[in-house]
Amino acid sequence: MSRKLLLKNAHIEGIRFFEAYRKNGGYAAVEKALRMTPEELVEQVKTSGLRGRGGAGFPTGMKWSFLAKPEGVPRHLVVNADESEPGTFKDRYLMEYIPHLLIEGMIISSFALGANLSFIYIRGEYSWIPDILEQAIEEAKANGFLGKNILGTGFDLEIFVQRGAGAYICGEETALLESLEGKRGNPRLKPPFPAVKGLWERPTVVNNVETIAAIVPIIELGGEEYAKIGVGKSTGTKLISACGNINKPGVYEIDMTISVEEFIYSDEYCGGIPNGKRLKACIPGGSSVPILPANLLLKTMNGEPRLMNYESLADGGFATGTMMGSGGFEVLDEDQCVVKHTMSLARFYNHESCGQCTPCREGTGWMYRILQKIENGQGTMQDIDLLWDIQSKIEGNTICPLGDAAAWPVAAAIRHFRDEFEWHILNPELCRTQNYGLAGY
Ligand code: L3W
Ligand code: SF4
Repeated sequence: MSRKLLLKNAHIEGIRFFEAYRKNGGYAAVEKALRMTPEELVEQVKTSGLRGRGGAGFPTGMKWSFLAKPEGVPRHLVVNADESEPGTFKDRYLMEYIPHLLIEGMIISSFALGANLSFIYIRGEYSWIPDILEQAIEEAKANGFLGKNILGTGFDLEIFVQRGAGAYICGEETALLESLEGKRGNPRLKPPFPAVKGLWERPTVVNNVETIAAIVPIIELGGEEYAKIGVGKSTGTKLISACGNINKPGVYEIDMTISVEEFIYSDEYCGGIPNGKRLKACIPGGSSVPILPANLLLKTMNGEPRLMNYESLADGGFATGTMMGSGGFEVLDEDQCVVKHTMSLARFYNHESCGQCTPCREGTGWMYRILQKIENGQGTMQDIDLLWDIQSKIEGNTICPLGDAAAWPVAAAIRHFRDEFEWHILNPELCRTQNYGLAGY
């Protein structure tokens, strides 16, 4: 059984409220952290090996140590709660059921970073969660953990919750900052990174909800102990939101040593595939990461079981591997049509493109229309090559990663399921009346 650090108290009645949270050890990490120096805290986070849980996996301690500290300029912590990646709903779970864990992590992190004004930017569609967060903030304040002179240490902190307005792109950190400043959420060119020029051009750390929540067990256990959990550069635990053709969709905390096979088939996690169907493919890290067919998903290139962690999921690069991404784990059974699925993702990215870069603005639309043509049985073999050509011209040629995120799923679908695209073209009548999954797999 995986060790639980973030969800260990999730089942306790009333844990959403301060009283139960505190009674079960809550805010002890703040008390410990405020007795340490900010530099010591950053060192603990570096030692823990924690990597950003939003998708990129960038080392958190390194990001914190990049934070510029010009004299007299305020610094900020911004929590990215704009969880909009299709298949990803782990941050929602944390905020909805254990909001104090995030607030506690934010107090420690803000102290470590020297921030007195911190923000949670939450996706607009999570319309019921800001009230939960605001209540947790009020409770923490009423108990001396927020506001002026926290626990008599002289440290002041205010936290504000800002709702987004339904744009996926505002989960990209610089678009989020633009939106927080009251502007249209257009991504900025990096560098400068937010750590140097962020909110209102001030040094800003933007971290995912789960990343900041993980600061609490890191301080409780110490960075060294935290680093012992997991394997290699995949330390600690990771929340996975599992969905698709599985018996037990939900949010699971894993310790990154378990295999993909165990995660899909064990009763502790997904509980297998309904109706005894075969596993066809999986998108293990949110819609932006490459899809992998079952044979590559379960084993790495040297035949070892593929594990649920950053390195193992990426084994072999994109030719034979994928990414941990945000931990949005989507399983496709034998009845699913990869062309249809890819078309649906292409429509999403086309709709969510902010339109600043030509390859993304135009390319996502072209990819969607070509995929639609193939899915509707009107495609030609040249369309597959055209699709490949378009995705290759988007990747790496845009301001923000949305372009890459739109290109990778298309590239992976063609790379691993070309026969399925060809079937659609060779069987136009059939594919108008049934899924490839039902007909061709
Ligand atoms: C200072 C440097 N800071 C890098 C910081 C940078 C950022 C972090 C990672 O995209 C991915 C994307 C999606 N000085 C720095 C530095 N940083 N060098 O490190 O940066 P980066 O550019 O690698 O990634 P990103 O722009 O943060 C995120 C993928 O995640 N993704 C998306 C998931 C979406 C959600 C959601 O809806 N919640 O999670 C899933 O895989 O494709 O590749 O903070 O500033 N020299
Ligand atoms: Fe906007 Fe797409 Fe360019 Fe990102 S890649 S800045 S979403 S047009």
